[in-house]
Amino acid sequence: MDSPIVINEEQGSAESRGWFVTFEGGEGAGKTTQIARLARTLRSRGCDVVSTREPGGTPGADAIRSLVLSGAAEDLGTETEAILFAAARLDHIALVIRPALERGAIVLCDRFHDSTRVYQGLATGSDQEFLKIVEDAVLEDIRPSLTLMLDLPAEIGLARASARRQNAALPDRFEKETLALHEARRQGFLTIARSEPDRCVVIDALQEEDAVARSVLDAFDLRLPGCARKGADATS
Ligand code: Z5A
Repeated sequence: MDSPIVINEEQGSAESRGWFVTFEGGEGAGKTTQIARLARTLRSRGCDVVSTREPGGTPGADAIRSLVLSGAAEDLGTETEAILFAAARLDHIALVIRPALERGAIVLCDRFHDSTRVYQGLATGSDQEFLKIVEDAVLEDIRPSLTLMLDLPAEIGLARASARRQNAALPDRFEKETLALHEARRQGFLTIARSEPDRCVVIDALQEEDAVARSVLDAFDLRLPGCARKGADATS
């Protein structure tokens, strides 16, 4: 196996070339909004930024996204769904994430492996050992340096997501599920954040949008100071 690309801040600044940042949280937590804002700020600093999302990011992964979000794979069970998300992730890593990190970009990804851990794992009765084997096989050395967990009560996130839809589209396979399950997922993300404090920062997503953006940028600059420096160096 190749040497690690991004495992933690030390390796990121010392020998690897890129930085991998993931955004996680429930529906309507503001991940898409905040990634767009952080990307704008980092680009204004001269950084090379790639914004992407899961499931998706490549034609193959987008095809899997349509399949899974339609609910067509729901009856196959959560472990099969986990494999579908893993297949999408494998393609996404190979075609988008790894090449971007290798050329030195900052990759901002809307959901990644924590979503599988929560949606197909902690909030279900799935075989955790099996999920871990699949995760390790797919990720190899591609691990986020920083994960921003946007946290808010599930009820509020769902209301935001539903207001955004404005009846233009039906709720997807996940949005239709019970409030209790969405709240269990919220707790799942918080459990991961508590167990990996070096990687994860919990952001209060109940704040208004500008305040969330400030919290996101503060966390980014605090946790990845070399990242901003490197972007600035690249322009000089
Ligand atoms: N899934 C899985 O099961 N396993 C996996 O491994 C992966 C995913 C990777 C993908 O859905 C689904 O796939 C997801 C989990 C599952 N479940 N669902 N549903 P998606 O990509 O379509 O949706 P999402 O990831 O849940 O994102 P979202 O619903 O689009 O929400 P968001 O990106 O976090 O929020 P937003 O679009 O930025 O904001 C939502 C609305 O709120 C919008 O109108 C904003 O203008 C507004 N907003 C944003 N911030 C604020 C603040 N601070 N105050 C007020 N209003 C705000």
